[in-house]
Amino acid sequence: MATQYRFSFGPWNIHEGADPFGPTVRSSRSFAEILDVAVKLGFQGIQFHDDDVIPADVPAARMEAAVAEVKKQLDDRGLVAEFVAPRLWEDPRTVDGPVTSNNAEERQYAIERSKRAVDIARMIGTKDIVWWPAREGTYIRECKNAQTSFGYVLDYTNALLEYDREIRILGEAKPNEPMDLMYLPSTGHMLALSYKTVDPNRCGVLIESAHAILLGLDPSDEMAYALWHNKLWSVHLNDQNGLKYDQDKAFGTVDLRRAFNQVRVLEQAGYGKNGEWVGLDVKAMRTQPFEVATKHLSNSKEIFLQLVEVARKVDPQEVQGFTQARDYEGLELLITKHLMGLR
Ligand code: XUL
Ligand code: MN
Repeated sequence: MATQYRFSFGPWNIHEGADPFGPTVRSSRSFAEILDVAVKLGFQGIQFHDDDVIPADVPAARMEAAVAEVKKQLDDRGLVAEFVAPRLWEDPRTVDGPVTSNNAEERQYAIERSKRAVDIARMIGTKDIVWWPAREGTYIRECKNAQTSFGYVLDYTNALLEYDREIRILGEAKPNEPMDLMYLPSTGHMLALSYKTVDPNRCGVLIESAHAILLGLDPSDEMAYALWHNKLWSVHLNDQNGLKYDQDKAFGTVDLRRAFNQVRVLEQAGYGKNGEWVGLDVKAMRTQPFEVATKHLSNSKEIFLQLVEVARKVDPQEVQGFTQARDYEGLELLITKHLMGLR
């Protein structure tokens, strides 16, 4: 089995099934139960938003003790924190995207809240900060100056890099939702920004499969491009039906070949050998009863590991034969047969 891989998910991946059109359909699990699920399903890492660790209103003087309690729950189970992501999209000060807000106080809030997330990250034992620009963009183009906004994003990133000289910032690009149009919609945008910061070596990306698909791009090429820059520092594997709302379906359940190609790219690059995480960002279907509302996690992991086996089984000589003859139809059938279990 593919031992170099270790897996993570976030507490929000086990959820009660509410959507924008209807209420919850399942009862909640406590944080301890979520951690127990992680252990039971063979996950080693937990991804966090800052307020998944401790509520946003815990005063500075009480933070250390509060985070230590959560860390103990991880330690007791042999789990570790993969990253902390500042949740910059729920507070009233984040309504217009705090990083690129026209309001200086709101921009300052984004920086202060994120510095606090850095402190939480260090206390819980990770140096990785994920920044998903949730509301950084606009519903109408005329309400912000885009060039000014990009400058604000750079100021924000530099402020965090300077605040703690050991952290890394992983930008997680997404083209839309909740915003009509988001700034920095693609991996390429995130990478270009990274080179303008005060420390490009500490700026990389987390690529979510569905976010690339929402852009009409192939996630495996996005991953390969980031790998080529030595900046693919995490992934959010999942799947997605077309250019619709963000679905966070279990990995490989919509387009198995597209999933195979992500696995193939990661496998060929030796992803995971330096501790990179195979992170999931998946949601259970709303129809799923409580008792079986964790299968989206176990299934995603199983499909990933099976695809690793498939990728390892494909004979490079045979591939080379087809590519040299430029018989791509032949190569296509070979791969398809592998995916159908016929090879
Ligand atoms: C949003 C999304 C987030 C980030 C973490 O689409 O994927 O959950 O992964 O903030
Ligand atoms: Mn994600």
